[in-house]
Amino acid sequence: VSETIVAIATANGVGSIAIVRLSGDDALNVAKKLTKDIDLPPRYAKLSKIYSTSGEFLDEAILIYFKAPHSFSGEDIVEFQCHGGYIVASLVLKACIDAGARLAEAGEFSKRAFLNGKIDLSRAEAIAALIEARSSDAQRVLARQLTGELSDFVDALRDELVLLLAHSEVVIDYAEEDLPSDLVLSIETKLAQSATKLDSIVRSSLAREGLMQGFKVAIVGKPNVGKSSLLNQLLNRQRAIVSSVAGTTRDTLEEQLRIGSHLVRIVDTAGIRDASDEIETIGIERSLESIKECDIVVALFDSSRIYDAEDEKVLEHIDEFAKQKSVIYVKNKTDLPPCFDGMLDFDLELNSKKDASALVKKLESIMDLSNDSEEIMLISQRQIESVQNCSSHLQDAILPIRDGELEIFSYHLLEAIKALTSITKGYDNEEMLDKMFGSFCLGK
Ligand SMILES: Nc1nc2c(ncn2[C@@H]2O[C@H](COP(=O)(O)OP(=O)(O)O)[C@@H](O)[C@H]2O)c(=O)[nH]1
Ligand SMILES: [Mg+2]
Repeated sequence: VSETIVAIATANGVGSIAIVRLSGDDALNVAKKLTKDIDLPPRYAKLSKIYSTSGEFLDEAILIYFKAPHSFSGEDIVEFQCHGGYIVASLVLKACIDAGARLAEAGEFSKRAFLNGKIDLSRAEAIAALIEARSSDAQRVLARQLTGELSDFVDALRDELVLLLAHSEVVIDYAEEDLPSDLVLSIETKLAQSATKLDSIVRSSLAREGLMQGFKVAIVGKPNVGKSSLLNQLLNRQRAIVSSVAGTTRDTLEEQLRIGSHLVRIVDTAGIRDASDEIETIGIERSLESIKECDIVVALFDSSRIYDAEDEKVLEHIDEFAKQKSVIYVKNKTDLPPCFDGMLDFDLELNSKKDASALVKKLESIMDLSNDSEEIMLISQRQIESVQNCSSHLQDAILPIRDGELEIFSYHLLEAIKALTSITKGYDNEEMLDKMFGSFCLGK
C-alpha cells in the first residue's frame, strides 16, 4: 500500500489554471471526500464543486482520474484543475491533506514512476532537466533523451556485453579448456570498439555542454580595451562600470543572455596586466580562470593604441587553451584613428560603445555548430561518470581475455555492465543468468 501524496503541479503565481495532483491508493477516496462523493470514471474530465473537509465551498474544478497502472506514476492519480493564482490551489492542497493525503517530496511522483517501471532513470533525469531548461537548445537535447534515445543505446550495448559475459562464464563453469582464438579476437574487437564509441560519446557531450548549461563566453584583454563597454552593449544596459581609468573592473562579472536558440553566460573580466595591488591581482587570476573555464573566448585589442607587452601577455594566456576552445580575435575602437601595429589575424572589427551585432552573429554561428552533432548526448554528471566507468572497465577487460585470464575478464565486464545499467536502472543479476542459460545449449 502506497501512501497517497499530493502537490501543486503548476508554478506559483497568477495564471488561469492551477493543477493539484494526488497519487496513491487513496487518491480516489480523497477526491471523493472533497467533492462530496462524485462518481469519477477513469479518463473523464468532470466538472465538480470542491469543499474543504469542514464543508466550506472552495472552488469549482475539473477532475480527472487516471486509474493505476495507466498514469504517470503507475498509481491511481487524481488531478484537480482548479482556478489559478496564489490562494485557490493551496486551499485545495490543504483540503487534500486534511482528507488524508500527505505533501509530496520533491520529485516523488517521478520517483514512483521509476519504481513502478513507467520511466527509466535517464528519462526521469530528462524530465527534471526539461522543466528547468532555459534555452531551446536544452529542450532539443532533452526531447531526444525523452524519446528514449539514450535508454535504447544503453539497452542494446548492455545486451551485447551480457552475451560476451555469458560466453566466458560458460567456459569458466563448464570447460577446462581455453576459448577458441577467433572468439577471443572477436571479443577483443567488440570491447575495443565499444570503449571507443563510449569515449566519443563522452567527448562530444562535454564539447556540447553549452547546449545544456549555457555557453560560457569570456571577454578578455588588457585594461581599457573596451571589455566592459562590450558587455554593456551585449546586454543592452549599463551593467558594468565603464571608465577610462585602467583597472576599473577588478572582479569577474557574469550575466546571462539569449542569442538565437542559445543561452549564453557572458563574463566580463579584469584587464590582464601586471597588477598594481592585491585586489587587482586576485581579479586577474579570476580572468585567467575564466579563460580556462569558458567555451568561447572573445579577445579584445585596442586599435587606437600600439601593440604592447600587455597585449602579448593576453595572447600567451589564450594560446595555452586555444586548441580546446573557440577564440574570436576582435579589433576594437575602430572609430578612433588606427595605431595598432601587431601582426594579428582579426576575426572582427568593432566599436564596442556603439554596436556589438557583428559579434553576436559570430557567436551564434559558433554555437550553432554544437547543434549539428547526431551523437548521443549525456545530460548529467551521473551519466558521464557511468559511461566513463563502463569504458574503462571494457578497456581493462581486453588484456585478460587475450591472456586467458577469464575470471579477471569476467570481473571487468561485469563492472562495465553494472556501470552501463546504472544509467537506466539497477543491475539485475538474475537477468544475466537467464540470458546466459537461455542462449547456450549446454546439454548437461
Ligand atoms: N572610441 C571608443 N572608445 C571606447 C570604445 N570601447 C570602449 N571605449 C572607451 O574606452 C574606455 C575603457 O572602456 P572599458 O569598457 O571600461 O574598458 P575595459 O577596461 O576593457 O573594461 C572607456 O572610456 C570607454 O568609453 C570604442 O569602441 N571606441
Ligand atoms: Mg572593465
